Amino acid sequence: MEDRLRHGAASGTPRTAAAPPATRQVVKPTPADLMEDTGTGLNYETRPDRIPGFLTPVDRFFVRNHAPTPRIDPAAWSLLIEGDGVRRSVSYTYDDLWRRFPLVSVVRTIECAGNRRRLFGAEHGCGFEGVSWERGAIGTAEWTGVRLRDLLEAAGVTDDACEVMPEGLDEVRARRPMPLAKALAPDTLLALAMNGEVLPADHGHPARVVVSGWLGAASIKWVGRIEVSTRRLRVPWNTDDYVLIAGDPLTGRPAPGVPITGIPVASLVELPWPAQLSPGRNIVRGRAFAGEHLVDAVHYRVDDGPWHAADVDTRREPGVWVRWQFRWDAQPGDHVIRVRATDDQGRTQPEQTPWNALGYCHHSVLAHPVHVAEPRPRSSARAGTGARTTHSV
Ligand SMILES: Nc1nc2c(c(=O)[nH]1)N[C@H]1C(S)=C(S)[C@@H](COP(=O)(O)O)O[C@H]1N2
Ligand SMILES: [Mo]
Repeated sequence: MEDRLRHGAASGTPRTAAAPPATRQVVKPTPADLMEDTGTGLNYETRPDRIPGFLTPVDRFFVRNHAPTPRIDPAAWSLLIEGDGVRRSVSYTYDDLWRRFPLVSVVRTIECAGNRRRLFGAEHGCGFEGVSWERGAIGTAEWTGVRLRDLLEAAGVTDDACEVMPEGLDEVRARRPMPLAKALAPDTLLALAMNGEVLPADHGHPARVVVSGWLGAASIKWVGRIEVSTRRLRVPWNTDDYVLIAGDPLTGRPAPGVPITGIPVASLVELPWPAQLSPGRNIVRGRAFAGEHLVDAVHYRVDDGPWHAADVDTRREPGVWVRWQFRWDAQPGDHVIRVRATDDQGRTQPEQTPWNALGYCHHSVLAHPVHVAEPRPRSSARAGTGARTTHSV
């Protein structure tokens, strides 16, 4: 609830509306050429045309905070594991985590369940409460830390334990349970580092959970406590928020929602919206992500033309986005590029995403507007600016 109440005023209005700028409550710089400000002072999204490599650099990785980034002194911090699902409570210092457990590094994508909410609203001609994300509430990093499994096993998980709930030390005490099996998965981590750097403050320093293929809200930052429970836990993040509430958008009647876990297949074109391209040969690039599943194929279509297969990276792993690209001989004028990814379960991005009350999990095929300029007069085209790439990073 907090989420919607806090940000409700920003929904449905253009970001450029003459509202006073919100005070920045994050730590890292968020320069406008790398990140877009959603107008909340808490939430910043990655510019899709500013992802130079496979990973999203920390300086432009999206930030989704429900409260100001807390500053936590790792020397004074400890992690408590407790609950009726463990035989004994255990507490680890920061130093314990680094020294007493095997360190693992995994590349994983984190996508906010609200990513593209703004486009979801446009699709249904409605406004949604919640952060008005465009396409950049997704990022991929190499996370280094310890397996949650190793930490839990040291506390002695009981036979009847069923849920594990990490809890954050931020003002809202963000917390969301996951089934024991997901917590014990070999790629569920308590991360201490991101892309080879000690975890930055905005991304959860000193420690955050990374839950592969699930909505970002499962990957709790600034973890201070982990509860292991023999009962199903109900907290605002799996009852009020981060649930799919379907039904009649007109009556908006509250109904129990279904907690979101995995993220549906979707794709991202690495171009601004709308895009401006030079005429002639361009490489159009992007990413596709299928949550816990593999991306099987990516197809694209220009204007009313046929669908074609894009080239998709052979490096594919569940929980990690893939890169794809295609060549396009662009003719001057206004065009629309559509991209449609398919996962290994045979699910394809739909033309429309069924409405849900909180605007989560939008994954429709997007009609990406592209303007291709007239060719330059010969004299100026000669001057060595012939690189007709779509991509400037
Ligand atoms: N403690 C805490 N953890 C949190 C959040 C939060 O507000 N507080 N936001 C969640 C949400 S909704 C998302 S999408 C991800 C975003 O992670 P990032 O800010 O590192 O990109 O963090 C999750 N973990
Ligand atoms: Mo999120």
